[in-house]
Amino acid sequence: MGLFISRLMNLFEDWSTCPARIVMLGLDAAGKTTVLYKIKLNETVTTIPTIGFNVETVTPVKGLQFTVWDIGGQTKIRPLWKRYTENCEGLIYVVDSADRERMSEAREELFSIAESEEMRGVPVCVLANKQDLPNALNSSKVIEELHLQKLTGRKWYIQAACATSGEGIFEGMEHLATMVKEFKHNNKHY
Ligand SMILES: Nc1nc2c(ncn2[C@@H]2O[C@H](COP(=O)(O)OP(=O)(O)O)[C@@H](O)[C@H]2O)c(=O)[nH]1
Ligand SMILES: [Mg+2]
Repeated sequence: MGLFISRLMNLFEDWSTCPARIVMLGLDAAGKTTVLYKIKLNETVTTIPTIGFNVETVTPVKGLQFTVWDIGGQTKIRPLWKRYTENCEGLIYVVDSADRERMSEAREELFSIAESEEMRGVPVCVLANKQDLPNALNSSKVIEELHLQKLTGRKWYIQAACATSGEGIFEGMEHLATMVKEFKHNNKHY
């Protein structure tokens, strides 16, 4: 794990010249909090209790902020998400690859958020998580189930991952970093 942390530190250092706000979403139990703890380095995870939903944040290095909450159901609280999605520059979408029954729900939620006005063009990194589980769908199956080919007007990338062991997390972050930098370069709105 020491090597993992130092690789992550190097990657995040690289980000310090390029401040970014990243939102990490997915259905409950997809593995978001586990991913957050893997990337938090020395920072503590802060939970901001909000009416209707809990938001977790972590700032692994100055300028880089991850904001996390569970997506799914409750259309009433959606307007509250806006303050976090409005100026975000990258989306990490975590999927439980073994939860075949909720793939369509995961897909609907992904499209509803990704296609919202304030998320236009924002790059998406899908983490096909829980690859260690015997019945997990592989990345190409997850692409199919989530209809990722229909996620147009932006860059997206899928990364097979196992958040509990950390496998794939660094690679996912690396691809996200590349896409976010490109997005920011093309949208000099900051
Ligand atoms: N087998 C396995 N379990 C995982 C993995 N990632 C997360 N989990 C477990 O899935 C459950 C939900 O994870 P959590 O991070 O709380 O999900 P969240 O609701 O999206 O924040 C926990 O029991 C985790 O330990 C993984 O890659 N493999
Ligand atoms: Mg959680």
